Amino acid sequence: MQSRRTALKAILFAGVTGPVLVVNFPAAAQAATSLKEAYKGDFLIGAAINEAQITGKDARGDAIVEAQFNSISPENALKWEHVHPLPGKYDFVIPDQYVAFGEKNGMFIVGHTLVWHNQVPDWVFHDDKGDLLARDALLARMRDHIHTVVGRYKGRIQSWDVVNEALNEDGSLRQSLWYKIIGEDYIAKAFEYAHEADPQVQLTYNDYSLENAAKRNGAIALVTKLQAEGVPIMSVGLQGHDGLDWPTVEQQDATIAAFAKLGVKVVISELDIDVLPKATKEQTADVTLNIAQNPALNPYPNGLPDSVQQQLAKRYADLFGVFLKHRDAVTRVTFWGVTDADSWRNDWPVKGRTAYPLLFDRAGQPKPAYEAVIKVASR
Ligand code: 9MR
Repeated sequence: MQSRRTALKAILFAGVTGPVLVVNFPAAAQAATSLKEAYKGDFLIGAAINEAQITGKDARGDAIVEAQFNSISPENALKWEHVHPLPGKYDFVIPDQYVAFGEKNGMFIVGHTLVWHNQVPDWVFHDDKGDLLARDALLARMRDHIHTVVGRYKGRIQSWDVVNEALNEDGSLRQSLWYKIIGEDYIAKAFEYAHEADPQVQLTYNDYSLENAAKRNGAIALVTKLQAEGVPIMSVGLQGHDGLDWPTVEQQDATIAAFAKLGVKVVISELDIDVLPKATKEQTADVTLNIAQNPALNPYPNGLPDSVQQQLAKRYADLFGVFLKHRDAVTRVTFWGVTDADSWRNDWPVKGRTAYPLLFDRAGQPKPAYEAVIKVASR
């Protein structure tokens, strides 16, 4: 924002001192500002980065991340199966590079995620004989994992998604193995262990579709209960795997307001907007879905028609309008990927589609949606 105003002032001033050059602002100059600059003072702007970006193989992606974002999330690198693949065996090669990348660029570094029912190896829940562990044994494993991973990056990772996707669509607790073996206090325990490991770090409960009333109410009940028990939960992550017509602006607004009222911060943690035909009836981000490919489900294999680009741009603008309205509660908006080519949406819930959910196209160029998001900030 600042840089746009400064640029504008410079042009006006030039008009006073010399012959006025009526500059027809080229696209590149309009995009001279960045997402992070545009929203400075409002909230952080983040991107989830993949292994190629973490390791520097994707130099083009890295350049976009460095220019545009002031926060990073690890798309997969810190999930249990990657960082702790076998009992007693931790692998920090990629996570160390992830954190170093963020530090080199002075970014707000997010950890994702400690306790989830996906991307967690089977051995975690079983003993040597293959039987399910008892509560205390699983709690001990969870504590070891959290202390080892959070402890390693103490003071370097600023925020952890402690528990991910613990709720069903009706707002009840998901019957995961965490829940079945430990009981419902597995969530409180995970937060306590994370807080012990790094008392300064921001701790988040992260989930999708909390904009739907039933699930949102479940999350509100969960957060309220944790707060009553003195559990150190500081923020709620609304993943934001959105569509062109879901959630409505009203749902988004009401959801952020509801969590803000509880006194927790709100993070938009995994934002992307799907423009492809819906392959499921329900609004979900359940990663286990795999629906058969068919051409009707993949209508834009060679590029997005301008009319849809414009729809996407308007949709992004509408949602950012809501985020800005709640700038006191919203501390960060993170996109789930850098360019459309990176997005998990290309392979979910149907494999091999051509998806367009982000602000940068497959060539790394800003889309009309990028300009629209920047424009909202210059209100
Ligand atoms: O984007 C991630 C994708 O590369 C992985 O294959 C997938 C597997 O579980 O997880 C994706 O990220 C998910 C995130 O960790 C939690 N919320 C839903 C995200 C999209 O599935």
